[in-house]
Formats: sequence, structure tokens, C-alpha cells
Amino acid sequence: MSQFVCKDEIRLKFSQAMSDMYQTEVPLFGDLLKLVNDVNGKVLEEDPELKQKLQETGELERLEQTRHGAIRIGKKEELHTMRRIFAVMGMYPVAYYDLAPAGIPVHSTAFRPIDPESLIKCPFRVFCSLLRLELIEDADLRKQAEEILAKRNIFSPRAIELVEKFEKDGGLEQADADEFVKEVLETFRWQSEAAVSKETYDALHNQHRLIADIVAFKVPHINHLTPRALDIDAVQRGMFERGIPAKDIIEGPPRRKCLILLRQTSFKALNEDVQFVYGEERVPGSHTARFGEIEKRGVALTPKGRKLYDELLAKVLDETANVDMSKDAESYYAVLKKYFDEIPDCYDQLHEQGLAYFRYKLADDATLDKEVTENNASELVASGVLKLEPITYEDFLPVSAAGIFRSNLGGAEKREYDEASNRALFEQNLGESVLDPFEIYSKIQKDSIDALNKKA
Ligand code: OOG
Ligand code: NI
Repeated sequence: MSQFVCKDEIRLKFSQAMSDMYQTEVPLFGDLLKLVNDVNGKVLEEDPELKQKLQETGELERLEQTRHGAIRIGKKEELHTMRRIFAVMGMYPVAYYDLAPAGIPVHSTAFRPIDPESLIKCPFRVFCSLLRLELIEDADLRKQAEEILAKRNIFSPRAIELVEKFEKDGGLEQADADEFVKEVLETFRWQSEAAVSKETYDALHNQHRLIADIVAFKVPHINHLTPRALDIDAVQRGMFERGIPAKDIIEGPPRRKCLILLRQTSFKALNEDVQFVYGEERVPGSHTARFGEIEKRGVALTPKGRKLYDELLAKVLDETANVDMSKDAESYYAVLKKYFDEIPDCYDQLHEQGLAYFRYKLADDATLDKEVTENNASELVASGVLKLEPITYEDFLPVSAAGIFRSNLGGAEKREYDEASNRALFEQNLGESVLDPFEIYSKIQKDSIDALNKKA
């Protein structure tokens, strides 16, 4: 009898192996983790109620688990195989992100667990960006990049064998699962030896630093990992205090009591030694790509809530276009707060106005004497029969992602690609459609109603 290892278990092993590897590769990331642990420890000490809640949900023991990482890949075959690799770990493509309007020549998805139970066991997800070669303006260079990418194979033959075995048998046994994690890790390992000459690197770099980061290396090194911070503002301050080169601002919505969506910040990418390769010759040089990030997640917004978020953020960015963030982050935060005051900072209100997703739970000591529907839920909340539990946002934000990309690509990169977004091509390359995050959240909300009606 075969005994397949649970996919959540494989993902957990993989995320831990990745975190160990990255701390060795990028010691500053280890320093960031230490800072995050210090801040989280302090928050828990000062807020026993929060500690209790995290304990009840099992979150406390998982607090130190890595929340996400990111990779950038170069060709459609890589995206296709990446999807198969992540499926072994119970990670599926959710949402399409087009970064081109923000001047980043990639489009992306996030491979992530979907079921709430899987997310709880191990929330690790990977933001995966595919280079849009058609956005390289110089035709000769585009052709050269294509040729370089055509020659590379970023997966080990054994990793592919194990994926095939998984697909055929429907799972992996322990020894295979362990070997799978070990083999796949190699695809994300830093290579200090580039795949190209200094001259080619410089030409790619002149088009866009991101293009050099993707094309000039043998494998798509993990470019950052992200733990969860209970107080992201405190970690941002702590980075400045401890001399960790933090990016200027925290991306996303402002600090608030009832956090919406996602806030994130990072330390700026390090300048690292690499060897460029020209025949037998090795030419020393450097490359800047890898960093460390932190995140704090809030409640998921409905399409209506998200539309409002996008509109308000656009106004903020417009009004702060001339603010020098490195000197005057406070002005930016003030404008951010001013506009976002329009979104109620109260779960009941967010629910009432249909702006966010919630699980409905029966209030303590309450009894249910009628069927719950989407329509009467608000009433039952108001009368105290039901209570609301916010559904956490598990995806990414394109404007924030662009901000993270940009601050790690050097501030000088300011251009726009007006090429239309190409989701259909992305999905064709991927080999399936990306899942719609709104459908996932709305199903969790509906399932909570069904569960109440079943109990009654
Ligand atoms: C990915 C940036 C996106 C996030 O947290 O929004 C991201 C990258 O730099 O490759 O990870
Ligand atoms: Ni990130």
C-alpha cells in the first residue's frame, strides 16, 4: 500500500528548506527575521488578547513560518513546468497581475494554497513573474535574450521525474517527497556565476535591470522571502534604527484598527559579487536583485471594496507624485490617511456596506431560529445573533508589487510600457486559467452560511 505525503506537508518542508537556504545566502535576511521576532514578541507581550486569539487559531506556533517568496522566470516552458512543480505542493495559480503599466516588463500570478485548512497548515506562496520578451525594444537584443533563454534548463531531470510520478500516481511517498524538495530547491539557489559575459549583461541591464536579472542567470534565484510582522510600522522603524536599508515607505493601505488587504515593506536589494563568463575567462562584477520583505495582512475586499481601494490609491499617488519619499515619507502617509478615511475602520461597517468578506459565526449563547441567507445576514449581525470573522486577504496587490519591484531595481527605472496586457497568452503559457480570488473569498463566506444552516 502506498502512503502519500500530504501536499501541505511537502509545501511546509519546502518553505522551511527555502528559508534556511536564504538565510545562509543573504545574512541580512537573518537579521530581518531577528528584528521581526523581537517586534512580534513585544506585541504579544503587550496584547494578551491578541496572543490568546492567535493561540486559539493555531497561528501562534506558526507565526515564524515564511509567508511568501518571489521568482522571475524567462520563458513559457518554465512557467508551464513551474505550475506542475507547485501543484505537487498544493499551490495553484491565483490571479493575473500585469506589471507593464507600472514599467515592469513582466506579468505574474501567485501559486498558493486555496483551502482555508491548507492555508492554516502552511500559508507559503510564491509570486511568479514571467518576462515579457516582446517588451524588449531592441530587436537584436530581444533575439539574443531569446537564444540565451532557449538554451537553459532550470529544472533538474530528477525533479521532473518526480513530478511525472506525482501526476501518474496521484501523490509522492515520503522518500520521494523529501527528494523532490531537495531537487526543486536547486532551481531557486543563488548562482554567483552568471550565464553570460559582462558585455551581454550590460546590454541586458541597459534595457532594464530586471531583464538582466532574468536572462543573465542559469536559474531563477529566489529574490526575496517574507515573514509576517504583527506590527509592520515598528519593523519599518526598527530597520532604520538597526541600519538595515529599508525602502522609503510601506506599500498598501494605511495603518488602521481593521486592516484591509495587505501592507508590505522590504529592505533594499543588496549589491552582490558575480562572475561573468566569457569562454574560459571569468570577469568579476556585481548584480543587485535580492532583498528581504515583511508583510501584514488584513481583511479581503469584495469587488466593490477593491474598486474603492484602487480609486483612493490612485488619488493618493496622484497627489504625492512630487513628494520625495526618502525625505518626507510622513507627507505621503498623511495623504494616504486622508483619502483612506473614506473606508470605514470598523468590521460591522465594512460588512454592512458590502466592502469586505467575512465568515459568519453564531454568537456565544445565541440561537438561530431561521435560515441564514446572504440577504438577512446583516440583520442577524445587527441583532447580535451572528458575529463576523474577517476573511484574510491571501493575494497580492499590483501597485504594491510594482513599488517593491521598483525599490529593488534602483530608483532610476522610470518608464512605461503601453503594450496591452496579455492574460490569455499568460494562461496559454501556464497551461490553465488562473483562479479568480474573488470567487475563492466569496465561497468561503457562503460556506460559513451553509455551515450555520446545517447546524440549525
Ligand atoms: C516580486 C514583487 C512582488 C510582493 O510582495 O508584492 C511581491 C518581485 O520582486 O519579483 O513579491
Ligand atoms: Ni513579496
